[in-house]
Amino acid sequence: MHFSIRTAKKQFCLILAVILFASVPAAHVSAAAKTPLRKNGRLQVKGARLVNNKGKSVVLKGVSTHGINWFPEYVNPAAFQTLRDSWGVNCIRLAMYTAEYNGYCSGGNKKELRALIDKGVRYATDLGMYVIIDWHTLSDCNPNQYKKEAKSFFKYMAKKYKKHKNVIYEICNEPNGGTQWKDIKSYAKSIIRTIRTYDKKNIILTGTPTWSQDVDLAAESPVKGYSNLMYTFHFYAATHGEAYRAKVENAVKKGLPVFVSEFGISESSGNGRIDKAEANRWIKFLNKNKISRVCWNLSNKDESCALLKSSCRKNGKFKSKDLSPAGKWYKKNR
Ligand code: IDC
Repeated sequence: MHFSIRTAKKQFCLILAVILFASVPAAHVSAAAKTPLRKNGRLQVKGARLVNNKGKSVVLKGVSTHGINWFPEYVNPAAFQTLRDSWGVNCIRLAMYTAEYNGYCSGGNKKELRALIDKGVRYATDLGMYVIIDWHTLSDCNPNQYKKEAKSFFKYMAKKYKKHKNVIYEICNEPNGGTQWKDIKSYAKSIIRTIRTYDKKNIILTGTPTWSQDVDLAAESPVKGYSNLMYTFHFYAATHGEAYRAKVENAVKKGLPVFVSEFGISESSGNGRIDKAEANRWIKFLNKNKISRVCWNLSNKDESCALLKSSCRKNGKFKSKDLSPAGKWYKKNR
């Protein structure tokens, strides 16, 4: 009697295990085993290159949200999974405007915005994707304008995410309005110090003068004393061409780790024509130099840099017919 109950129990467990195993979709299992994060682990900077936990070059190919204060609906797991599985995207940038309408420092709900970032980080982490927390300065030309807010924001984020191997901090999107590199550098040092008090390792990206284009100026005088720092360069293919590639190439030759945390294939206004031929030249150049890139933006806003058609009402599971010309191009050419 005793024996047969044990046998029955064993059999029951076996059947349960088979049922449980069979109910996990196979595609999900294999995708999880090969996530970008599983493959590469925590990223580091070696010389001018972004490398994985084994010291091998890594190129992040990402998509940026639009301002999460305006388009929060795209911060969802289905959207990120579609980008990962059908576009081959391995990085999501969570763009949080600081000074624009309803930005973090201009009337937006700070708690809600932080919660949205937390959600975005969680979805990206569950999918094994890298995720950039972007302090999206723009009309607040000089990042020092909201330095106090930036410090407390990054203190919260760094404390929370120091153990995450997939989090990247972007401390200012695009300084402009004549802001000098020395002012950005002093801001950067201060925010980096705050982040490094808690998070010793994750990658930190800093903007450069003139809408993050003057990487040459950063290359002349990079921030010293910290590891895993990178400098951002932004371009819009219908506005910026060869002369800008030369600028980036020189900075990289000088040893500056450059990260293209935002680009579009439209004009720099975010609208107007798109230039696929120039965009292809950029991708070739970025591939040659193993430079990571993140495309602006995941929304259906009626502007030519948006990756979805303005008629698209979906927040995830995008199909080809949902994509704008820019979206179709990036899905194919990233
Ligand atoms: C643009 C958006 C547009 C929005 C505007 C706000 O595409 O919908 O109204 O910002 O001022 C950048 C900025 C990025 C811009 C983008 C296109 O980082 O915020 O987005 N751009 O103009 N730098 C160069 C171009």
